[in-house]
Amino acid sequence: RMDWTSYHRLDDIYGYLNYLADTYPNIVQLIDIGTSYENRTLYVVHISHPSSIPETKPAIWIDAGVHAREWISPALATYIIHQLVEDPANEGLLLSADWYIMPLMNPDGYEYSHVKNRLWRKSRSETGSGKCRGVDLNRNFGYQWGDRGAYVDPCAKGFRGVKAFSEPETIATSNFILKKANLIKLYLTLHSFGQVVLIPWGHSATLPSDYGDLLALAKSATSTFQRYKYKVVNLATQFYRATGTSADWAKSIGIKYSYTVELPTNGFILPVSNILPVSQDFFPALNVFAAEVATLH
Ligand code: 0X9
Ligand code: ZN
Repeated sequence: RMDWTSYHRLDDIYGYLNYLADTYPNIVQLIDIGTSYENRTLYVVHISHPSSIPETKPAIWIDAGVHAREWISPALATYIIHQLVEDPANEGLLLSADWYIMPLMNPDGYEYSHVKNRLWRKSRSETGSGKCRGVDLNRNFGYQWGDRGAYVDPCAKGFRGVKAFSEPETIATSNFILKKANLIKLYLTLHSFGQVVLIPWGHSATLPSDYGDLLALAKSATSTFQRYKYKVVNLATQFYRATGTSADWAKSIGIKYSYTVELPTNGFILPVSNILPVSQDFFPALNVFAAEVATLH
C-alpha cells in the first residue's frame, strides 16, 4: 500500500491515509482539519489504542512537510504512521500515548516541489499584487510574529505573511492543536536538514525555565540513534534566531516538550536509498518520548 523506497506524490500519501482509516477503524481516525490555499484537504491522523477511552491519555503531536522541498520529513511521518498502525509490536506506544500526526502541513507547496520546482520551500498563496507567491509557514505562527529572521518581502524565502496566522494552513493547524492543548505534551515538527534537535526559544536568546528538562529528554531520545549522529542545541543561541516558528508557538501555549527536528543528512535532496535508514534509525526515539509523556499524566 505504501513503500519507503521512493518519495510519493500527495495523492499516494492521502490514498494511504484513507486506506489505513478504512482498514483499521478502531485505531485510526482521519481528521479533516481544513483546506489549503489551493483547496487541498489538510489531514491529521489520530492513532489510538482500541481500548483507550477517548481524550484521556497524554498525546504526542508530530507534523511534517511544513517546507515543501524537505521530502524526507513527510516520508518519515508516513513511516511512523505505518509503524504505529500496522506493526503490532508497537502496541506499547499506543498504550502510552495518543498520537496526532499531520504528514503534510503544506500540501500545495509539496505538489509544486514535485511538478514545477524541486527546491520550493513555502506555501503557494498569493499576497497582494506582487508576482512572488508563497508564505514561509514556519514564520507565520502567532507567537512573537514578525521580528528577527522573518521577512516582509513576499519574494523572500522566509516571507512571514501579511500578519500572524494569515495562512489557511497555519490557522487550521493551530486551531486544531489548541483544541487538544491540554492533552498534547510533546510537539515535534520534522524538517530537513542538519541532523540536529532544536530546543526553544528560537525568537530570543532567553532559555525557557524548564530548558534542562527539554535538553535531557532530547539527549535521551537521540541516544537511541545508531546510524546518524544528531546534535541537540538551543535554537536562538546555537542555531539561528527566527520568529513566528511553529515550535516557539507550541511552547508558548504550554506544550512542555517542543522540538524542531532537522533530519539527515546534508541537503534537501536526499537520495531515496536513505529514506528507510533515516526512518528506521529515528523510530526508536519515539519510545523515549512516549515513556516521558506517560509520566506527565
Ligand atoms: O528555518 C527554518 O524554518 C528551519 N530550518 S529549515 O532549513 N528546515 O528551513 C529551522 C527553524 C528553527 N527555528 C529557529 N531557528 N528559530
Ligand atoms: Zn524546514
